[in-house]
Amino acid sequence: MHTQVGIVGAGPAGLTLAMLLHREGIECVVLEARDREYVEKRVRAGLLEQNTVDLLHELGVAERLDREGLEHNGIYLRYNGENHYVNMAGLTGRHITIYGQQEVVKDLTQALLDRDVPILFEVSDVELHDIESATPRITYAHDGRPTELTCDAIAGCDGFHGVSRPTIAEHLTEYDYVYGFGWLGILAEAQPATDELIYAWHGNGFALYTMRSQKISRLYLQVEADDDIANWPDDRIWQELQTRLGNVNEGTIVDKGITPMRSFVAEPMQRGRLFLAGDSAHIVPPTGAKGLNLAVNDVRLLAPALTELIRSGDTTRADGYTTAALRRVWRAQDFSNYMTQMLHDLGGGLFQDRLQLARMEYVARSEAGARSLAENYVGLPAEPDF
Ligand code: RFL
Ligand code: PHB
Repeated sequence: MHTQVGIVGAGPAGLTLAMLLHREGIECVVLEARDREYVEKRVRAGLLEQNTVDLLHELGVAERLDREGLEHNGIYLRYNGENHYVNMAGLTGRHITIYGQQEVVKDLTQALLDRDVPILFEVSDVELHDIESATPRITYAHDGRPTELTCDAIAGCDGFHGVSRPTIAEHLTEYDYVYGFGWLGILAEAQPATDELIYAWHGNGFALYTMRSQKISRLYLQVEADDDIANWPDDRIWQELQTRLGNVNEGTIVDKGITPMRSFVAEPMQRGRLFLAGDSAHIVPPTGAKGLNLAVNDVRLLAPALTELIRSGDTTRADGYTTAALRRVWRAQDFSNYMTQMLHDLGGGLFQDRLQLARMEYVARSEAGARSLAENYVGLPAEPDF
């Protein structure tokens, strides 16, 4: 079998890349380790930057997003028991939209299958070969049959635990920082008691009030990094959310889990004909809501680079991919780290508490302070990357 671009991973990065390439008339095959139902049910991120929403529109996959997505104008920073509004739309003219990652994944998957772009679910034993040649290969098993796919290029969109990055590990520099805490996240059948997201600083630790619809709330609590979900019966979760957030509507919890917090970047994002995109190359703590948006930005840059490489053999854009993508990756790393350090209990005692309060007051009281946070949060405009 041969295809122009072999895409490993059917997450937001892989699926968006497949749509972008299909639009350019470039052939691709998407290989996914999990089954379709699992991928479409995995509860993860929910906040889309304006750039991401715009791209989904351009790709013609935003019909349900337009109907069901919740457009937001800003966020509340909560400290000392009071909410302080940061008017992002007023400060930047740009919006953010709440629409679950798995809904984006469902919409993209359906659009690709409607266009006869192959997505092979439940592949196993994926290995990448000859990536420094002009005909890299992917070997894998599907339906119990070993298969070889030769390609013009391979996109490693297989997330943090995939096979793409380890294949070129010896050529990469890795920057890694693990935080001493995690997020316990729940999805609950409860009407959100707030119009905008609330990022709450509290003596017991950080909490976030977000949502998926008028009927479904999504809430997070800072917990110990190695905490066990068994330590958190529903009653304890609600009690802690009420303490940290003030006023929370309770309901049946339909999903809960603990995610560790990490900042990670692998450089460069290319070796030969293998290109990394999304979580396979970088991870951010979710406080800045950047993970999904960075994945989409990577492939927005990668698609024209691969198109040029395949159509004309011109490698200029492909060679520039790492530099272009990393500019935004490191901006997002810094912003995600800044939000994380400002809002979480870092174990630094009273002096640190006062510094965090001073930072939040600066955002709440200074337009310059608020504008800088807002510009980063809604996402810098997509243009100046290349
Ligand atoms: P994904 O979504 O991880 O998709 C990678 C896909 O590759 C598949 N795969 C393989 N396929 C074939 N062969 C292999 N050997 C493979 N190995 C893996 C996987 O099954 C999967 O389908 O990466 P992508 O596309 O780069 O997208 C990135 C985003 O998913 C990610 O940045 C965010 O979801 C991060 N993240 C969050 N970000 C936020 O902004 N807010 C959040 O609340 C938030 N919550 C989360 C998260 C990430 C989590 N993970 C990764 C543990 C919660 C969780 C639990
Ligand atoms: C979410 O809605 O899941 C969400 C929103 C903002 C974040 C993280 C997660 O910073």
